[in-house]
Amino acid sequence: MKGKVLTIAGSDSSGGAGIQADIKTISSLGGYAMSAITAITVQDTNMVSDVFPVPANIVKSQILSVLGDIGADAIKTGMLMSPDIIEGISDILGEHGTNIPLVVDPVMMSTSGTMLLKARSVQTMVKEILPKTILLTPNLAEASKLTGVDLLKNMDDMRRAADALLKLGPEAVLVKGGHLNGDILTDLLVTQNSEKIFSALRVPGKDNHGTGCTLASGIATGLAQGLDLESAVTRAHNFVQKALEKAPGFGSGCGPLNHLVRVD
Ligand code: PXL
Repeated sequence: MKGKVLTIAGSDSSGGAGIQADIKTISSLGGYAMSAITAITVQDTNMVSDVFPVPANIVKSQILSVLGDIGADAIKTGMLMSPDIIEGISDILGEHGTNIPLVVDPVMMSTSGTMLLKARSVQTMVKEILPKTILLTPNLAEASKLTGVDLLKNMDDMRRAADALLKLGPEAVLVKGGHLNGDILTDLLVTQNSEKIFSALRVPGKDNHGTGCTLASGIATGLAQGLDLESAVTRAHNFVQKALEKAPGFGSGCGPLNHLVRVD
């Protein structure tokens, strides 16, 4: 076992996304997973039917507790729920986390369309979290919300959004193009002085619940294990692709990936 990863995210009772996807991914890639749960969602593969937020002080003390004892080599955030939770996390990162790589998946809405982040949280996330972020991993809708750039339709739009996002403080941005039409999916990784494109064939079928969580926690695991950013993204990208191809077909809706696949 190599690399201690703390995920700060919501619980998905269906096991496909959120904390559950993160813990499976980190473990499958050989890391040690710890969690701070921000909210309990009630959901199956079709819908999120309820959300119970965890009080901000409890989120904060989960993080302090594990960092104070075990420590972390990387931190990943997912569903952050509300401004008070975000502020609590930001305080801790200011004190403890300055040298722990932070991967931020700016989760805003579930695949089924339920809001997972209260609207007024977006500004708090931009102000408090993005300047402390190594890698931000928005999908197209999230990139658009964070930048105010209208709907993103092609690679040029993605590039423009990525540049705008870099100005908000993260060291690198991975804009995920999976929601564009077409058989080839393209993700764009940019830093201040580099750009790399990750392409993959679209895996047909409906079972892609939790791909964003899986990708971000896979990248965090790579960073925790000492991979450089590009290698960590490459391995996590391959992992998601294989996990999609081997999806077990569970549930009547948008089903989970197979987190037990192996990658090099
Ligand atoms: O995939 C986004 C996501 C993140 N976190 C939790 C979720 C979901 C989607 O359903 O439930 C807890």
